[in-house]
Order: sequence, then C-alpha cells, then structure tokens
Amino acid sequence: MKPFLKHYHFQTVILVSIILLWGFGLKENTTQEPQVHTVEIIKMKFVPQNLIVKKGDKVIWINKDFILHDVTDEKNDKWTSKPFGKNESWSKVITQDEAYFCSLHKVMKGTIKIES
Ligand SMILES: [Cu+2]
Repeated sequence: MKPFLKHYHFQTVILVSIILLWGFGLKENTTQEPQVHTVEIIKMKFVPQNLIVKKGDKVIWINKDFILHDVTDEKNDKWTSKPFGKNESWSKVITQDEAYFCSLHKVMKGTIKIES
C-alpha cells in the first residue's frame, strides 16, 4: 500500500503543478490592468476632446472651471453625471464608443473610442 500511495502523490503533485503553471500563464497573457484616463474641463472645453481607451478603462472628468458642467451621453441620453462644480470630478468605466456633451452648454463635446 505504501509504494502505491507514494506514486499516487507524485502524480498528483505533477498534475497540480501543470494546472497551476498553465493557469498563471494564461492569466498573464489575457489579463490587463484597466487604465485610468483624465479629461479636464477647462474654459468650456473637454481636454483632451477625443480620447482613445481600452475596453474597461476608466475615464475621470475633472471640472477646472468656476461654473457647473456635466458629462452626458450625446446620442441616446442613457447616462449623465449631473452637474458638478469646480475641482469636483465624475468617472465612468468605458465599455463602448461614446459621444458625450455638456447638457448645460451644448457646444461642449467630446468622444471616447475603444482601441481595436
Ligand atoms: Cu458645461
């Protein structure tokens, strides 16, 4: 019984090692840490106005103006930040291309594109 057990354990250790190594290797290749991008609102403009990100990245808008601004989905009105004031910020995780504007000042526009 003892030699059999020893053999069995050896095989188990090898098998577990292979599974672990394979798992870690796979993770290293496919997992990417989400990045954080900053858009500043300065003098009635989104800076940068056009942004390219990876799917799952986060964008933070920081209002540097003295007046209230918001960040609102331009095409479908599906999401909005609501107005926020000087040095306040709002963020969103980006999962698709977006065109947005400030609903308080409709000339303020910006886009976010997912890098392919
Ligand atoms: Cu505005």
